[in-house]
Amino acid sequence: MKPTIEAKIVVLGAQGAGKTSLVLRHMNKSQFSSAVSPTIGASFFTSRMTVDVDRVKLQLWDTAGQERFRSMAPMYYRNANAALIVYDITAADTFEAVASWVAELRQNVDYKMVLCLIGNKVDLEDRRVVTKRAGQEYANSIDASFFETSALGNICVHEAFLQVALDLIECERRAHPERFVPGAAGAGDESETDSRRGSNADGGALALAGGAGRDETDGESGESKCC
Ligand SMILES: Nc1nc2c(ncn2[C@@H]2O[C@H](COP(=O)(O)OP(=O)(O)O)[C@@H](O)[C@H]2O)c(=O)[nH]1
Ligand SMILES: [Mg+2]
Repeated sequence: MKPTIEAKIVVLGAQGAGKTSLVLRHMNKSQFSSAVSPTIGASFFTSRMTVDVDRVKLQLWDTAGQERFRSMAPMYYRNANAALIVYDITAADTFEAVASWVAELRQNVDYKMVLCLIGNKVDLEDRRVVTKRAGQEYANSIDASFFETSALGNICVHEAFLQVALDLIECERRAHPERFVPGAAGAGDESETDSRRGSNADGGALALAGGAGRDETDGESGESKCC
């Protein structure tokens, strides 16, 4: 039996950085939705990827960046295995906000999380105010992978999610080497995403993963509202 990794990933960052657009781009690579309304609370999505021989099921939690929802953040990153922290390369304040998200994770999470720092909107190169070097150096300092992406231009979005999957597999491999048998039967070397918004069934699983102990979705839409 191939090892299957199931992981909860939270997407954090300032409002307007492009978190929802990145998640939607990853879930539906061929489209960019410009009509994304500011997220209320959080939504979740289930993304299935095959990375070499390993099957990975990612539960993506797209949080809202608004300050008024910030106090809700712990319920989203509780029991999360990875965090994607997103900023906008054209808005310095969104990059400055990254440090506070990292501090918040450090204060509230007592195990090592896979971290990925994302500088989004590289299609707006002429409006860039955060250098690639600054992003890379900060990512290095927090032991995170680093990508500059464009949800609009579909640049490096899938690569970032793939790296998170690879890092999660590596963590699992270190923790449970016996589960990873060399040469195990597997899929092709292409990664693939079979994605859909959360159903009731997935919502139940996510509620367990998040420790909330109940189905936090409203089924059809997969929205998880603040309560
Ligand atoms: N130019 C450009 N605009 C983007 C990109 N990603 C998101 N946006 C826009 O930035 C705004 C905020 O995006 P959204 O995904 O709602 O950000 P969130 O608040 O972090 O979830 C929206 O108007 C998006 O259309 C990108 O890569 N490039
Ligand atoms: Mg959003």
